[in-house]
Amino acid sequence: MKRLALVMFCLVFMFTSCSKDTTEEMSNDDSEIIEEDDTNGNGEESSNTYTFLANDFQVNTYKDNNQNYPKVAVTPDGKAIVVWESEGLDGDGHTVAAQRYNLDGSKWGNEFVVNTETKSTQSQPTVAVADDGSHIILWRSKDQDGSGFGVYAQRYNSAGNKVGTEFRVNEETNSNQDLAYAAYHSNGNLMIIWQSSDQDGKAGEIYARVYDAAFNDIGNGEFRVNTVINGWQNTARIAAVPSGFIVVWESLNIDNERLAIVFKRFDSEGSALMTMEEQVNTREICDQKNPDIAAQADGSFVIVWEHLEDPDKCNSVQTLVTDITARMYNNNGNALTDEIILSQNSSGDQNLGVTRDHRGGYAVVWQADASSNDSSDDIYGRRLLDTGKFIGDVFTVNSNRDSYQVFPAIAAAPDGNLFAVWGSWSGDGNGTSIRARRLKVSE
Ligand SMILES: [Ca+2]
Ligand SMILES: [Ca+2]
Ligand SMILES: [Ca+2]
Repeated sequence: MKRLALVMFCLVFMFTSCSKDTTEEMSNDDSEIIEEDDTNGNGEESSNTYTFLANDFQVNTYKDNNQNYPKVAVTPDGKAIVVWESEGLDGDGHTVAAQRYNLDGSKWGNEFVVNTETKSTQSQPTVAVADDGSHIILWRSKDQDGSGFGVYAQRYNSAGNKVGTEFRVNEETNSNQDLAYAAYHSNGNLMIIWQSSDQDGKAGEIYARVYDAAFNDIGNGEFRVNTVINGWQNTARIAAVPSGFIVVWESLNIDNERLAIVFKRFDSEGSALMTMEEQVNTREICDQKNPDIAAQADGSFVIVWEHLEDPDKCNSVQTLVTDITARMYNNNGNALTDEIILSQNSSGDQNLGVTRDHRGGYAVVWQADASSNDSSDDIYGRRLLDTGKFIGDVFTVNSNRDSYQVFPAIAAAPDGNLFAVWGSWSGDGNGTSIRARRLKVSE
């Protein structure tokens, strides 16, 4: 069974190294660029970072076929909203499923199907919450807009009830629109971003749309986020800050070699605060990709990404170095640190995620084959403070170490509780499942 799972995993993720005989120990002497500091700046011991509240547990109720690619957001009163892809739940292919949890970890209602249109594939779900607890779930739906994938969304109020019906976000429908994310500003404005293929005759662009608190479209509908359109722009994420929104993405041909990480700031109505996107990575060799972003209440923020390089001029599928890399910025978008290496592995894509932990820090999670005890990926995490001077130890998030744990995401409540989710090859006895673990900032 485990062997079958490995084979299937490798078939699905062709670019992930499936040779597991070169396993390395997780490196703990990580930061080559910034020296690790044993204190948090106040002379306190740094060993305490996060405390687990319990072992990990299964999220999905519907277990047939595969459940994977979870995302999570947490409301101001600590309710976690988990979304994922579930095969077959709506009777026709992939389905967007969701389960909400109360602050104490008990279920808030039952698992439910998010998408109203069930025909064909609904996948890539993400979720964002507003300060009042209302939330939006976004996904891509195949053939619903008449051409490839389109971005669809459903709003909910703080009681968890639908607000309006599901709606299409993208105006341009030709070809694929997908990879949607959203963030709410404290004034209630909502900015949704997605990737559009072939729009403006280019390979891939980041598009956005902004709505006010009454859900009126601000401005003139969708607009392009990226200034540089040469090559492709991909894999965008968004965070809300007091000045508006910050969007980060991977962009081809902006640095001297292949992919780079860039960001651009917008005000709360979607007007760009920068003429050009700004490059984040200082190491330009090979690929910098899969960024994520999280911000503190004061508007300072961190961007985390994967740095991939190999000795074969970046052309080898067998990537030998994959760094989980972070860089911190103040609320004006000026860099506070150089690159910080949080983890160095050889696992290929590591599917990271980051959240602020509401105690002045950030929790970063990623997927890696970094244990000498087995040959399958686990979920790892690390805490850093927003000065970049404190970096906690790497810890393993999943308590169930059997088989593959993949695609982690994490979100935090104002009380310092965190909710981590991921896809798992162990658990529900029928394909992949969704697992979660609750933890909190150590006092
Ligand atoms: Ca479906
Ligand atoms: Ca489309
Ligand atoms: Ca590069």
